[in-house]
Amino acid sequence: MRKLAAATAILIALVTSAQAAPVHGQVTKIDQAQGKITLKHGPITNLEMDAMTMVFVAADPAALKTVKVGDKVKFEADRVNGRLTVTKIEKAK
Ligand SMILES: [Cu+2]
Repeated sequence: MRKLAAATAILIALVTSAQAAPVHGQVTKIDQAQGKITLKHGPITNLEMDAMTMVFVAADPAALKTVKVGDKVKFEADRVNGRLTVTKIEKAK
């Protein structure tokens, strides 16, 4: 019962969160040359996306040098010119 209450609280927090809320994920691949990163991510509310593994374009390719494959990360994603783009990424503490 306590678990259910906690899950409900998390769900409410997710649903009511603002746009481009930080998403937790893990880096599975980095393509520095193409400026792309593959992330196994949790739900992304502002993109109405469930958890999955997928490729994103990096808004700033230099940001891809701050993380490596296997890293747990916190990132923000948005649709930029029709492409799913990581606008912010950092190693999760
Ligand atoms: Cu996705």
